[in-house]
Amino acid sequence: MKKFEAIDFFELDANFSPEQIQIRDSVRSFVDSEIIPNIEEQHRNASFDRGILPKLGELGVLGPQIKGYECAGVDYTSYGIIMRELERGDSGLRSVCSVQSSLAMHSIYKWGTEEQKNKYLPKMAKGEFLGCFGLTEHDHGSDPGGMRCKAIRKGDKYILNGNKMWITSGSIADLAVVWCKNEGGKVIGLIVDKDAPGFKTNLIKNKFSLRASVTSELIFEDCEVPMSNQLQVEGLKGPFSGLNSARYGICWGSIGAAMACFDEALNYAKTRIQFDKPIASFQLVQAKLVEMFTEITKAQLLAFHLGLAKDSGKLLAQQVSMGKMNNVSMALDVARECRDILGANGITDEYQVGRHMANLESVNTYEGTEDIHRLILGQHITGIAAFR
Ligand code: TGC
Ligand code: FAD
Repeated sequence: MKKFEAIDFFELDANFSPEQIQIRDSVRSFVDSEIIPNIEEQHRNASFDRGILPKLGELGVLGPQIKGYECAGVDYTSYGIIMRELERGDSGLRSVCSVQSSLAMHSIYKWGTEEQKNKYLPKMAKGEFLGCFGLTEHDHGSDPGGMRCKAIRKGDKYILNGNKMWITSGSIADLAVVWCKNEGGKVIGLIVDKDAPGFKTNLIKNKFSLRASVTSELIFEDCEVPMSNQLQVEGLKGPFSGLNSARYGICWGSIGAAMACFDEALNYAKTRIQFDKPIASFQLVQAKLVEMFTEITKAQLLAFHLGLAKDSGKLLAQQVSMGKMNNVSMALDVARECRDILGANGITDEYQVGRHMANLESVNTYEGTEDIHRLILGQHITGIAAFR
């Protein structure tokens, strides 16, 4: 297989520090050696290799943005670079790392007690513990504020009842950060260990998207959670603070998937002969390649600027919404166009475009659908919330 060539038309990587370049190169070569050779098989069999977790821990990509607790403590541009390189391999791989880093670990780091941080974060950074994040329910996806999952206090425990749906890594996680309502109807966060009495999971089967990542239902039936596992926050700002970070990572990650598709389609177009010529020599094919090259470059500029803003502490959640909405939609369009350039070959898993295309359908939906981010921006511009 030809070596991957990234797009960097505006030489953005030249702005990276030596440490950021080193992070880019080490994650890129990890993806080449550990992910690319196995991913089609895993996608075909809908399997996730848990053995990859300690390797990801050693690479330093689990909770890399967290300072202390045996985490790498890198800046947010580096975090973005990591997500871009991982998603070049597979969106499911990036998903597992996003959920671990920005949703589960971030929630514990931001809202946890010192005891909770010391108990969970070092093991999660090493890949010894895998976390998941339960916000969505069957009947409450875009509108998580309507959640029904409920925790009632009983002595020094909470008794948790309800379900969470579409939870990445749910069935294989060692702990779940679960958002539910207390008796007063306030949203609270609980860390639920996998062996908590009354906690079980169901694997969601037959997905056509993110097949190499586990997606599950979490079921709580009089589940006992010690009070000491409660996070120190009330309200939706609890889960949303992690979502801001995970959505930012997706702004970069989606570029990785788009670049993987573009690289494959460009190579294909240069070698596929029709009418006695490589198809890359036809103007219509060149127009498609140029359009994709331009859109990927624009998305890179957007992600790069979001990284600078995040590192300087000035990033607005609405700016992240623009990045998530634009970059995932761009990546999905690129994957579909690349699939077209590959003709019939594009529908087989001998090539990666179909896998990325199917994965990106999930990425466009989770962490706030494309239209929810459109409405968040609509509210920002007009001052009027159009959700309800
Ligand atoms: P609203 O009334 O606007 O806000 C309620 C409270 O939340 C605060 N808040 C935020 N805080 C920090 N960052 C943000 N981005 C925030 N957005 C809202 C807000 O300030 C308020 O706080 P307070 O103290 O005043 O109570 O909320 P709403 O109920 O009207 O909902 C607004 C809406 C629709 C934008 C929001 O609910 C939304 O974003 N919906 C999308 C749901 C979503 O993104 N779900 C993600 C689930 S997790 C997931 O998908 C993981 S995929 C993992 C993988 O990568 O594999
Ligand atoms: P709905 O909210 O029912 O939306 C359906 C359609 O209606 C969408 O097109 C949406 O844009 C549109 N819509 C909804 N409301 C409005 C409105 N007000 N105005 C206009 N249009 C609207 N969740 C977690 O908590 N943790 C996870 O780890 C997790 N992992 C996931 C992994 C995968 C593979 C997938 C697919 C999802 C995952 N999710 C997770 C759930 C994800 O966050 C939700 O699917 C997402 O928030 C959308 O919710 P929904 O599927 O219920 O769609």
